[in-house]
Amino acid sequence: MRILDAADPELANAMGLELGRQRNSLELIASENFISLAVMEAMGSWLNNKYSEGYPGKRYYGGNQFIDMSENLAIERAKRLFNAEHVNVQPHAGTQANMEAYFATIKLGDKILSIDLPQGGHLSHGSPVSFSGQFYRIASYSLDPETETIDMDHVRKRAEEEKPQLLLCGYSAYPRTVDFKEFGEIAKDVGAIAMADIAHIAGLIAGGAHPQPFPHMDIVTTTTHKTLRGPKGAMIMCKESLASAVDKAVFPGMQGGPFEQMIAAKAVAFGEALKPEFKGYASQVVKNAKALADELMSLGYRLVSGGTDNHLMLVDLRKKGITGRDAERLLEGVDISTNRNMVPNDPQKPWIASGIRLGTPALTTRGMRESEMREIARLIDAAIANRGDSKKLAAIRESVHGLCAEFPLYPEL
Ligand code: DSN
Repeated sequence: MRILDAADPELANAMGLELGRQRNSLELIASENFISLAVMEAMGSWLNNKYSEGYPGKRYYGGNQFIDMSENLAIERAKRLFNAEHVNVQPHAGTQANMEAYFATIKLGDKILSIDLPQGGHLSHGSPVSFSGQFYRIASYSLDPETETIDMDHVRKRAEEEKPQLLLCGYSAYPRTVDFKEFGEIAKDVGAIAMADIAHIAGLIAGGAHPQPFPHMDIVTTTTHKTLRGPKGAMIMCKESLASAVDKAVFPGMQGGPFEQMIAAKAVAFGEALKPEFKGYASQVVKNAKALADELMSLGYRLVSGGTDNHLMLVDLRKKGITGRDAERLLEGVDISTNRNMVPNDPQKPWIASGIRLGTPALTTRGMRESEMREIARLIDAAIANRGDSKKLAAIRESVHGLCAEFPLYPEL
């Protein structure tokens, strides 16, 4: 920051304020995390300067011999983490990776069977406001209305009825374990491509805290910055038989020059995830989520599906008389960072929503454990219960800052 302080004080000021916000708030957004300084260094490097259209050993520009070394490291490490036969580390973001995966495997107008956004899916899985809902025909499976979990008999029935060309599993707000084996068998039985979007749980999979999608899936996409704790970006993994189609869909199909500084940062993050300590991290994320969920339920909160098996939970706030939007704003006011989220069959529109989504990847990176999670549940409850009392809210904010100070973030910066 010292160089930027002098070169562009205005921008450096905004960045400094954001660092302060991250240090002094409790980050519970399930898709966020804190990257290591090594990942950060690779991202902010001279690798940014190079054009490298193509793939290692086959580039359309000269001077890529060292860039090839870096991209190959990312590919080889990702293969080891996920037992993947082929990996493309060039997708810029999760939605692009999904678009490229569809382009590689199905034709425009083909049918995708996936879960709806309000039930825990993602915009790029078929929402009418996304390219996915406009370029493809979309059919959906839904959560079981009683258990609020995915019932594989229902998925099989829907797959047999709809006969999709692609069956998609993968969620942005589903707190339970995904049965990749059963999804893979259903896809095979109806002649569909089996695809998983593991963006949320990639780090849990890499750390052994969730089952692997391969060999059950044909193609798997993920972002690299959520539980996997890498730079903002994505990748596509697939069976060897799809390798050439995937590579062509990414470049030249959908993208031009790869972001080699981000690919290097992916390599660093994958190297970190291959270390034994990462297993401890992944299992602690899950233990922390369970502790937070249990304490919230004991305080009278209803959790969708009655709890969590992974890093996130969906809190249905209707019983507490506050909407998701208002709870998100209230908690932001005491420096607890969350996001509003629809719950299954939500009567509210997405902008308001009846719930909030909470996740533990970022606070686990900060070193927090189960006792801090229980304390945070009590702070959330106290804020919601005392939402009209500015004195009490100020005291809660002080407690949040006290907790943050015990777990310093980026003390080296
Ligand atoms: N924004 C991501 C999330 O919060 O889950 C999904 O794209």
